[in-house]
Amino acid sequence: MAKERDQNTKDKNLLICFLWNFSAELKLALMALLVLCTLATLLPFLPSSFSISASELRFCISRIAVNSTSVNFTTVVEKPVLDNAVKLTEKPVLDNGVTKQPLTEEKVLNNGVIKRTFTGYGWAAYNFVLMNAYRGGVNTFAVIGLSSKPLHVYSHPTYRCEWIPLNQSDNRILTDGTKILTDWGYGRVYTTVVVNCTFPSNTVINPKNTGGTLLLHATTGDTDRNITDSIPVLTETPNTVDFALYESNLRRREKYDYLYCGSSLYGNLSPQRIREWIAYHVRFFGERSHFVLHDAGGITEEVFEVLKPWIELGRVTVHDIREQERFDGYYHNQFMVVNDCLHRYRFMAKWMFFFDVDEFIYVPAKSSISSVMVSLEEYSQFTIEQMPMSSQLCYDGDGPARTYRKWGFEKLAYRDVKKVPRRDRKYAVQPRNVFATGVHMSQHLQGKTYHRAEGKIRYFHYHGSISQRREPCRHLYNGTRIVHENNPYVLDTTMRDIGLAVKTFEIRTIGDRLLRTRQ
Ligand SMILES: *[C@@H]1O[C@H](CO)[C@@H](O)[C@H](O)[C@H]1NC(C)=O
Ligand SMILES: *[C@@H]1O[C@H](CO)[C@@H](O)[C@H](O)[C@H]1NC(C)=O
Ligand SMILES: *[C@@H]1O[C@H](CO)[C@@H](O)[C@H](O)[C@H]1NC(C)=O
Ligand SMILES: *[C@@H]1O[C@H](CO)[C@@H](O)[C@H](O)[C@H]1NC(C)=O
Ligand SMILES: *[C@@H]1O[C@H](CO)[C@@H](O)[C@H](O)[C@H]1NC(C)=O
Ligand SMILES: CC(=O)N[C@H]1CO[C@H](CO)[C@@H](O)[C@@H]1O
Repeated sequence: MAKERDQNTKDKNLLICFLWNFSAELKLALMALLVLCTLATLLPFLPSSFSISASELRFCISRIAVNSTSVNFTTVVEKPVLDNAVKLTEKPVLDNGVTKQPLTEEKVLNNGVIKRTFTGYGWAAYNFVLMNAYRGGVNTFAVIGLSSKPLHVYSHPTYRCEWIPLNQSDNRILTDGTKILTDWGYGRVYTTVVVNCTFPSNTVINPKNTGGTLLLHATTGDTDRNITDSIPVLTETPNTVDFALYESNLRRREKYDYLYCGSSLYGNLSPQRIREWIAYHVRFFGERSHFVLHDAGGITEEVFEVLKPWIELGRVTVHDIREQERFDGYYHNQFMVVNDCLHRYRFMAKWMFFFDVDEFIYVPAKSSISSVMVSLEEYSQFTIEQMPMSSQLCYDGDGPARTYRKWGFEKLAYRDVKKVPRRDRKYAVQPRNVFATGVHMSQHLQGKTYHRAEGKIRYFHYHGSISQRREPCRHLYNGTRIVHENNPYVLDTTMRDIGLAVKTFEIRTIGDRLLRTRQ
């Protein structure tokens, strides 16, 4: 949580620094305002043939004055930065859609053929939607965002990265950015783009820790008109970079051993199921773990209530990412969200886990999560096999009354044993070795990936159980092998047997605040 607050103050410092830097431009703008104000005051005394009325003009000025202290102000300030920073390519009449004329008029060629023209207006999808950018080494950065999906499928948008030192007598540095598309073909209007900006290996960016700004130059690949958006994606204020983080021989123990990066949470989630999931995993991963959840509308007030005790203990951080709903991507832009989480917390955790809130990680009773992770240390990534559980069939060994009172993972004890060619996997990574990630595994990393960890670690998957707001048990059984709707199931009490320990852990850790949580 403290980290989050740091980020906030950092952002504020950043803005102040921004304003300070361009105070010359600011003065200019203020001067212009003063002139306008004088004009407005004098206007009533001018001859009445003057076409605009004074009140109109005053109204207009007051709007400027009011807005100049708010969000709009930054855009006023930002522009000079860009003009200084890069020669922005000419955008002829583009900004002013109304007056835009075709580049060439339609005409009849000598052979009688009519030469037609095509003129684009506006933008159907943004060229780049920035979520955030992070430093990943002395000379490397990752920029995470969205971009128009068809643009990436059918055209060749490219990226360049430029470092602009705060001290203008230092040299700017320009490099090609490498785009990583992580969505496995699943994008919609938007796709997720991770731009890896790596400067030449002998350079250190911001070597004296005097600050600067990283610009991303994003082109659409339209050869007819050079449309390049130059986006300030990251600003480092003086003395804020901790270079020791990036030196492998100075490597300190990370703040967390295990960090959970959740993907976008949406829909009508059951508070009780979330309560069970978080209690189970806080106990499972232990003291040196942390959980990052992303709220795309799924963390309603009731769900937040069950997270609150854990947030107060510093075990859980929630990010509100509802604003990304404006940009239509695959499942609430989950690919962008997990990549942001990867880069944001990359140097704070030894291992990162990626799975869902209807999934429960499990290691055999004779081992512990730490012994398993030590044995997998040589791998940058391993995938985790799933145990598919029914989310309707309950084991009724103790009679219905007691069954209904049990937690979901205790009573949903029937495992689906139908043979299927392949089931989805989830995964964990050592984030320092990973450059971009996906939902089921990362394909952009250095080091080895291991796919045979099923003897050591697995996950139980209660598909669909999380977003139903009622008693999950639709059918009660008490056999060890059953067939339901022609599908074979076996009784698997692995999770059921841990139930009591988890409930005890919850009460011991946060008290009985959540006892009256509803399905
Ligand atoms: C900027 O100000 C105008 C009115 O002056 C307003 O319509 C617009 O929404 C503002 N833009 C932002 C980003 O707040
Ligand atoms: C960018 O990619 C290079 C290798 O391709 C890697 O060494 C570097 O760490 C990456 N940067 C980030 C921020 O992920
Ligand atoms: C900017 O850099 C120049 C040359 O490296 C140095 O002489 C000067 O003191 C620096 N200015 C500030 C404000 O740090
Ligand atoms: C676009 O930029 C390139 C390289 O700067 C230049 O060669 C080309 O003429 C430009 N095209 C237009 C239409 O401005
Ligand atoms: C459970 O098993 C007992 C016998 O072992 C049987 O009498 C009882 O009807 C079963 N209950 C259900 C719900 O199937
Ligand atoms: C962004 C912002 O603060 N806009 C304001 C601009 O000024 C008008 C009129 O004073 C307000 O209504 C807007 O909210």
